[in-house]
Amino acid sequence: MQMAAFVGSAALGCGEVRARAASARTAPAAGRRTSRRAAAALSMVTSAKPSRKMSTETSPVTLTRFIIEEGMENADLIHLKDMENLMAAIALACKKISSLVARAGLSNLTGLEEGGGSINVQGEEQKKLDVLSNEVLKNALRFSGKMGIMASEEEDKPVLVDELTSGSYIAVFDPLDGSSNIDANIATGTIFGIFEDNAECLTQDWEDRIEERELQCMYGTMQPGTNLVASGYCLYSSACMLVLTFGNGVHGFTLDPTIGEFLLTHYDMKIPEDGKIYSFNEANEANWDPVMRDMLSRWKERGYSSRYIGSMVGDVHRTLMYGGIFGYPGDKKNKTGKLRLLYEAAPMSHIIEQAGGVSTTGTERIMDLNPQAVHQRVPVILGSKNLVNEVVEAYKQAK
Ligand code: FDP
Repeated sequence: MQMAAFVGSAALGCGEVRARAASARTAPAAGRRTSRRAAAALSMVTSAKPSRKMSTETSPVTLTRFIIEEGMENADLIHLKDMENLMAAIALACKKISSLVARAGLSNLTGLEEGGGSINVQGEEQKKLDVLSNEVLKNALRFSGKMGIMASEEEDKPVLVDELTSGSYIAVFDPLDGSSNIDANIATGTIFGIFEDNAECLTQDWEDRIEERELQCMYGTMQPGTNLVASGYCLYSSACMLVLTFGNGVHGFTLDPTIGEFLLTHYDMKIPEDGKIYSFNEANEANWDPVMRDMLSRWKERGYSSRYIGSMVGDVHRTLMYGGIFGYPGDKKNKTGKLRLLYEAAPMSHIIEQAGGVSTTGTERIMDLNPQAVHQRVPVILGSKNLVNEVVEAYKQAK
């Protein structure tokens, strides 16, 4: 019976099927037989053209399929073609890092690199997994064939990709953010941003002026967030999730460990305009400026909840999903806070803005900041539009 209805309706044009189905919905006098046929026809219309926005068991939207289809739908986003290779490289690195993190306790990968002797350029002790994740991500990007320069939290200077494998994009990344949590199996993540080429660095004939070239390339990485063509993070938690933007909305992909693929699970993510969760390291409150201290007491008076993992990717992801406000403001000891502009603040601001939220230092939009140094730190306050705008307003009033 069902088959007959399907075949019968397949012969109709879409408009006719819709019209018949609509008349079946609106005409109570119509016989039972007609309504059933019309309903079957309507379901055929929807099922014959499955939405690519949804992952299903039978037609999962993989990351690669999503990028190809986005490219076809948005001819103006010309960089999307290159993103296929680049995102495949990043996805591979995320899968590898996710597996290293999950098995760290089993494979002697917890603890500090060199037993504590390895310090990065920012004076932080590197964990074994910081170093390993950096290598994994660098190698994956290098062999994407699309990379010209890479700047990592774990490297002193931006790294040039050797000519054999090089392309023209610039990647900035923190390979394992929140790694102080790693030995306790708490959520961590990878954050990345992609800029387009720095023509001056790549096209000039530098001959043996290598140092000069390095300097020029270093400047190439120092672009404001508004120049980012893609940003994202990978969350290593109860599930491994890749959340990204190509400047055209935010989309989330969950790693299906049974097939080893990132599948689209969160299409066009939007951050709630309001929220009741604040996420700050309150232990620093005494050193905050009066504006931030006042904001904190307002949130407490309103009965908001406090949630702070101390792992930026986890805290920002929760803020994106549930709404609220996350931040690491400057304080008396560290005037510019703790988070790095290029590979933490800017890519996360790109994501939050693309999801409809706001990201600021309190007085300036983070996406507009022109980096003065590769490892520059900035105060960060981001999240739900109404909550963050209230902070911005408070800073304006305090002037
Ligand atoms: P971590 O030092 O563990 O790598 O910038 C790094 C970061 O974690 C962020 O992920 C996190 O939001 C912040 O530092 C936590 O800093 P506090 O411990 O000072 O709160």
